[in-house]
Amino acid sequence: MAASVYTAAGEPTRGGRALSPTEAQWGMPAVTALVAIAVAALLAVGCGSLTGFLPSASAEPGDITLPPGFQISVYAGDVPNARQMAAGPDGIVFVGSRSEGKVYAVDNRNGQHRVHVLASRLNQPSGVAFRDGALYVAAVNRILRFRDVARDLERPPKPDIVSDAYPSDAHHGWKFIAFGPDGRLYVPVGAPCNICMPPGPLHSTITKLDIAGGRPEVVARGVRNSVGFDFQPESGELWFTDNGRDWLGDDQPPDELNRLTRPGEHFGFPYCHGDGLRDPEQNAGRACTEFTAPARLLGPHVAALGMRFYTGRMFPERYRGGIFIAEHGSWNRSTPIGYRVTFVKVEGGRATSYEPFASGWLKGASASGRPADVLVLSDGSLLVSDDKAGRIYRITYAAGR
Ligand SMILES: [Ca+2]
Repeated sequence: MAASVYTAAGEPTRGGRALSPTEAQWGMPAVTALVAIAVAALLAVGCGSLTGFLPSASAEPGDITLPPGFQISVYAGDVPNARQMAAGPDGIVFVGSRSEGKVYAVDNRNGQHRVHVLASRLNQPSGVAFRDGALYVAAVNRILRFRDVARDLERPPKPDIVSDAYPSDAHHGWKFIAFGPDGRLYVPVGAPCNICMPPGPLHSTITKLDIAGGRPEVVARGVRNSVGFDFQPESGELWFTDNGRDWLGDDQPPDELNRLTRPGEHFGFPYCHGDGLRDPEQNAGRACTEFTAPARLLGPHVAALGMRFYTGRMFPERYRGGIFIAEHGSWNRSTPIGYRVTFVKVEGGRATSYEPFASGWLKGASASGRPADVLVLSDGSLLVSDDKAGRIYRITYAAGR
């Protein structure tokens, strides 16, 4: 663990931020210390509840329901507004945020736990991707690159701008990004509205970008607001979630899981939603059969965000090759839904199930957390970011438990 330094004001700091009294005393971030106490208590009493140890506004791991054999624990409790995650060198996870304006590195190497702020005061820097030692961050109109980012997490490099060719709209301007099997960086651009005709050529699309200096190229059209996608491991096909429009009632339209099978395919927005639902305001006389229907209809207003194919070996056979989806949860519905992680089984290129996997963040009308992304670690465990509680959870599996 790195030595603490002192600011001119005399406050102990680490990585540029003040240490709390707990942190100074325990030599670790305050929430981590609390988790360590709670875990010690758990081991002592052998039960599954952390009640009384963690801040009451957050979900306790014991509140989260999972299929038999799965366990959940707090991986990092001190990541305010945590959104997309990207695996870095083993033991490091990079995390973006929205309103917080920060990008983090969670460093769990060598038995330590540190959260570094790599950048702050960025414009909704929710999207992060890691390749060849560099961290890429999507901050609305700009794609930034932090070269050799893990060399010294205490003194991160200044970023360079890979592209500033994206629209600057704040509405649906935050992003999820990832490298495709073709080496291009995939960058979605949401509709800058609830429902409208795309005002520019890049709105309501998913693009790909040559980071060596290309212009954004549109690969999918008619996408309202995708903030989660992944590439099917065998086929390389792009699958993505899309958030349905608001103000059409509690039960429509559905959110969508989509599959891109050819470049330039149109997924319906703003003319049609889900499977054949004409938009009452923006249909413009178009037949919904003109557009690509979803691979799977998801719940209405669940706010399906980050999604990943399960490529690990830790979880049982039925999960392998399927998709985990972080459902951030509804706001435009009289009875809230979502606030959970769901699983979609994929067989022969078809999405054949849609089921809850981890739930319990929603209790009645009150939510203790909002899943924003999921990430498969190299050991096969699954991370879940929660931007409401500012946490990352880790889900593991052990047969017979
Ligand atoms: Ca659609």
